[in-house]
Amino acid sequence: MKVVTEEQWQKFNDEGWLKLDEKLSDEALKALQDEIDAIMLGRADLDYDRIMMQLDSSSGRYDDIGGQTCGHKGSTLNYRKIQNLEFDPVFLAYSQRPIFEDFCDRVYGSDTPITVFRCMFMNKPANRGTWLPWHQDRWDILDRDPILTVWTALDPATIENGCVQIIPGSHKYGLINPEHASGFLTKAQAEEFCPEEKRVFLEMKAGEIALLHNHLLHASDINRSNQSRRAFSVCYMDGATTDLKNGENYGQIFGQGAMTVDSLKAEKPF
Ligand SMILES: O=C(O)CCC(=O)C(=O)O
Repeated sequence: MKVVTEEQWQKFNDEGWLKLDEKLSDEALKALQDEIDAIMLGRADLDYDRIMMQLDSSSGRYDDIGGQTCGHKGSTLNYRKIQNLEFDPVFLAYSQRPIFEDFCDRVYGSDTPITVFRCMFMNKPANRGTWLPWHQDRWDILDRDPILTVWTALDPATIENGCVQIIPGSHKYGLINPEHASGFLTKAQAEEFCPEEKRVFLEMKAGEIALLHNHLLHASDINRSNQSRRAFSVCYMDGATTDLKNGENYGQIFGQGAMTVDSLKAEKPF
């Protein structure tokens, strides 16, 4: 089933973002919520040595967040970011949903093999979280910029608990700070390109999904509530994308030769 109409694709092209009409089933949402909590608590059936796990800062300042290194760092729900979730059976199965393949066909062309760069959990624990400054999702270690990120709310995302904020249409500005390795704006650039009157808050219900153009300017605030703000996002990219540091390509996610994880458990509800 194609859940995105021509009109909606037009909106994605014009504004650089789109919230889907489709929402995950309660069962699918619970499977993702349970898996990420199990990973944080150290109870998941996966190879933790392959998983990047970063603890949140207690100060809320971006400069104070923990290191981005592989391995479990204690049984707590206060992780900020967890990456390499393509090595987890549940998140891999979710990332391989046929509907996401359709989106990639639309954005990259149906003959383009697709790899993933960040299968990532981003968390704003209750009454914590860290201000994520304005940036575009591009990385100078890649030989080309990816275009599509699919962002899934695992909890309600609200202004109070640090939902993503965007500047609609800003994907058309081009790369604003090519000097920064991962697309972060300087303070002066953020003031110029992200004035308050242009900001839109992506408030979402748990299980809702948004498509984000990678060059769309976005940021997210700390969590000022008792409700955690968990989210899972996947950056889908052209399979020919090469890591300039080591000359390697990333794992293919769809079609023949797509990634698998040995420890596939019961049938996933995706
Ligand atoms: O989930 C969020 O708050 C946004 C995450 C994000 O923009 C990023 O990690 O690049």
